[in-house]
Amino acid sequence: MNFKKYLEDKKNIIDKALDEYLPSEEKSPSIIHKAMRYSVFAGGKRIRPILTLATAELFRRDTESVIKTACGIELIHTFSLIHDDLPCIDNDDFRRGKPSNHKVFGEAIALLAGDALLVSGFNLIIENSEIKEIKKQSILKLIKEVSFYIGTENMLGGQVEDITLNNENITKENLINLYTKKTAALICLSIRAGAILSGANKKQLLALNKYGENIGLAFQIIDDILDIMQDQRDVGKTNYANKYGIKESKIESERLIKEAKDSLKIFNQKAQTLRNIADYLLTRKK
Ligand code: GRG
Repeated sequence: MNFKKYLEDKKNIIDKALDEYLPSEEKSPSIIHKAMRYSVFAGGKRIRPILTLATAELFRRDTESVIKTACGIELIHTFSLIHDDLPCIDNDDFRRGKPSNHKVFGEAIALLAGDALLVSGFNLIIENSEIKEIKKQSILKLIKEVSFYIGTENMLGGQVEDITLNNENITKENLINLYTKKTAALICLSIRAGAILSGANKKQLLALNKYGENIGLAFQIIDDILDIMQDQRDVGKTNYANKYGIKESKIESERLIKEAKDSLKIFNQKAQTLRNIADYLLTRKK
């Protein structure tokens, strides 16, 4: 199957599942369900849940067996974007070219919609235990991992550094450390989730972790490049692309993608989809 079609097919499956899992807009209290759905269906690429499905496929698990976890991770991602845009954090009026959640629903509802998506994300992952071939033990391990990867040592901690680090004196090490936590952690978790639910062994998990960290870092550097090239806006704070320039940022993201693909050697040809996803990240335009 051609890879573009693969991405489209998976995205459609994820969109349909999310629509099924989320409460309808009419369900009371309607405003919160509207706000949750507004951001979940605002045009995200679904890269994290696609990574969960693709990793599970590497272990010959079908989409059905991990779809709830994949969608749970997408809800957690959406929660982080809503909170990130709030006036007290990044104060962004737009997300994916559309008014951000708080611009449409107000700050209080946006905050609560984020909270509700976080809770719903965990709930979906727990519900994944209802699938016959999934070991209950792997769900417990996964819940612990989710808490760790989005907690103060990872995504949340990265966001804290994003707010508190002094822009002018920020070093390359600071930036890479911040990106590893703020962005790469959730991407890495998406891959680990597919592997854990599929019963991956330690060696396989280690290789996939390396792949996840490297594509996660590359993802954020590419995001910085797109911020400058497409929006042509002053992003207001130091990022990799405005500190080291577009050329060096491209070279670094290509190096990271190569390293990510190299870490998949133990899987031979079976990991071709994950290699294709890594390459796609380099060419993405949004
Ligand atoms: C975990 C309690 C807790 C808090 C979270 C707000 C916050 C703390 C973290 C925000 C982290 C953040 C916004 C990182 C940016 C990551 C990033 C590059 C997002 C864009 O991802 P895409 O391009 O988005 O995959 P789409 O639009 O495709 O869904």
